[in-house]
Amino acid sequence: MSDRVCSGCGVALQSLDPTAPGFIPPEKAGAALLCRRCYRLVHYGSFEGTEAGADFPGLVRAVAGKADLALLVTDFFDLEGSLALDWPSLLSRRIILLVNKSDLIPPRTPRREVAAWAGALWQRRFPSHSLEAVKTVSTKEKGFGPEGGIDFRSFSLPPGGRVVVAGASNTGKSSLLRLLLGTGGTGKQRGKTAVAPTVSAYPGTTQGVTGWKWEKYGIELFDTPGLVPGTRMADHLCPACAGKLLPGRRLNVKLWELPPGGAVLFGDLVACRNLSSSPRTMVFFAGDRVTLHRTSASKAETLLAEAPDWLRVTCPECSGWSGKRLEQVVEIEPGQEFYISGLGWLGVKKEPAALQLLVPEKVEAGLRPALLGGERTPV
Ligand SMILES: Nc1nc2c(ncn2[C@@H]2O[C@H](COP(=O)(O)OP(=O)(O)OP(=O)(O)O)[C@@H](O)[C@H]2O)c(=O)[nH]1
Ligand SMILES: [Mg+2]
Ligand SMILES: [Zn+2]
Ligand SMILES: [Zn+2]
Repeated sequence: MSDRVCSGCGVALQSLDPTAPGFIPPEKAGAALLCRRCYRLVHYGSFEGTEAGADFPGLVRAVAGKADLALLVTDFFDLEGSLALDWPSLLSRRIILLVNKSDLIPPRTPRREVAAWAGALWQRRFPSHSLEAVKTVSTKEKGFGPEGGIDFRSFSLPPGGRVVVAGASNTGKSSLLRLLLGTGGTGKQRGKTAVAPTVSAYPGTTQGVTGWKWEKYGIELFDTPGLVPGTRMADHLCPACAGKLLPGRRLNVKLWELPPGGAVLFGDLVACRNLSSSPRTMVFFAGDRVTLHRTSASKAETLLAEAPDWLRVTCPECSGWSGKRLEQVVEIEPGQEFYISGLGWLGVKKEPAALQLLVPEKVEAGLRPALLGGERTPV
């Protein structure tokens, strides 16, 4: 890694082309270690898109290849999307699975249960690669769950050992680096006093690799760019819309009785309609900035007749993609959920239901065992 790397996002710094990635004004280039994009993100919260083209999977593979241990950061809100890439082959290392954003887990669900659920999903997807550990963490609350933190001493890392932090975009890798470095790290990069890794609600914040010495354990931690599985709702939206799908402080949870033919809309993205012949008690989960909207049977009928236009995304940058929706008809039982990767999920209480779902194409969606304890966990 060259010295001329933005310590916030890892992009190679340059002072020649203000429109190209990694620009730093020439007068700042001597002292500052932050590219202009990170500077604006950190100070004004404004996001400038970056050009695609860098081979992020190749970059992660290369860093992991030289590492002794990998921390795979996943997002509690979208575990399927977090595990939609072939992580065992990308990392080819001992892996600790971290379920981040556990502050969003409703208080009545033990975090341990979510860790076990994530471990079971991993096993279903990657049966031949076992994990070193699964832990819940909340970088927001600045702490690990009841499974405890990571004691790097127990992994017999060699002196100067290397630990790579990897994961899908927006799962909280850079936030985790901040948490770890804040509790024993020096915050030094290549001998210079550096700022912390840049964090933002927009996917694609980290653009390259940054290395951080962690003197407490005598090891080096590496932040890496988030990979884009292409199966999550956010992967098909512009960065501003993608950021809005993330729950900030809490989940948006609605417990509703849906009459026969009645529908619930997740923003202007997904529709769910009750095809059963009697009302069904259902629970809906989304981010706190996604509107959950309930419509009667007659209104839903009219809306559906106009499909797919009625679910058109209002953002002009995203609307080209959003018209195409696939219909799924499912029979769902208590103890199961229907998830829409990166957008949320829904479940039934008391009795099974037949549902019609309209989900944008390319977004992974389907039935799963309930993450939040199904019947046992009232919300
Ligand atoms: N609720 C909650 N949000 C979190 C937590 N950790 C991170 N976030 C939010 O998740 C978003 C992404 O955080 P980052 O640390 O930038 O994620 P990243 O994985 O480094 O993202 P990329 O670099 O784009 O791949 C930000 O809006 C964070 O505030 C957490 O523990 N709880
Ligand atoms: Mg990052
Ligand atoms: Zn930067
Ligand atoms: Zn948009």
